[in-house]
Amino acid sequence: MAQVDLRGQIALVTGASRGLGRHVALELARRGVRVAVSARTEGELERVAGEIGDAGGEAMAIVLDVSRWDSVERGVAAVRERLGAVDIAVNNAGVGWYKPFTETSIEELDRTLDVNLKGTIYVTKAVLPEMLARNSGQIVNVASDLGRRVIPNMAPYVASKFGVVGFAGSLLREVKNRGVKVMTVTPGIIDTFFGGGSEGTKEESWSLRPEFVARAIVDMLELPKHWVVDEIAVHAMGQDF
Ligand code: NJP
Repeated sequence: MAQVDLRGQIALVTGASRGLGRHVALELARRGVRVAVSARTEGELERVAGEIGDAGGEAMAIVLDVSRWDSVERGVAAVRERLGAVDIAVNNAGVGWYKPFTETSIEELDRTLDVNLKGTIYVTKAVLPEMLARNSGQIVNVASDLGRRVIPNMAPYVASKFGVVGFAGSLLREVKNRGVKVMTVTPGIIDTFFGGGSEGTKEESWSLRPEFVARAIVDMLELPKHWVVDEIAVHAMGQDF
């Protein structure tokens, strides 16, 4: 059973300026993928693209706000123009606030749903037609363990991630007979900048190192063409929910 050779393929990674997305982009580039790294902050994206270039890989920085359809459409068109049609999309951009629902502002609520759920759907909407036309493509959605189970004080985030899991599951069943895979990752706590923290500060016993989660994601992409791992759930052994 031959694994897929990713060399020369073109990937778009959202939320690639830092955290898990940056590690996914680095890992893809290490395996020969040409990567469009996207997020809202140009300087950080240029730094990640430079890091990939310095390591011998190929990357381009694309400023793209996943919560705005016009921005997604423009960003995907720019990738197509400079690198070619997207073979792999990693919907990773995400935000979240840990606070009681009554203290959550409308702005926080909108951003949570717009970035996590609508952003995933928008990017998928922009890349899928060309994948279907070629009968080939892979979409990975970074959801959360909170897309499968619930905790208090993160209700909008939980709603957004349950939405992502449902969206991905439904779409996979719609497109899998046309050569396109839609996969989901539901990780536990990862040592990133999420929620205002910084990378390298969380205990290994209860958090995941982002480079290993990135490796698991890219391993999914290398599976034989007629296999699909619908979902992977991964947690640090010490996480208690
Ligand atoms: O977070 P962080 P992670 N349009 O804050 C970008 C999920 N997850 O790496 O736009 C486009 O280090 C932002 O860039 P910028 C989580 O829900 C995490 O942990 O310049 N991009 C940055 O690159 C998320 O889906 C944990 O601000 C936007 C990136 O998103 C994924 O993992 C646990 C954007 C966020 O980097 C990666 O998050 C879990 C927009 N509108 C699931 N807004 C965890 N860390 O514990 C933000 O279960 N970004």
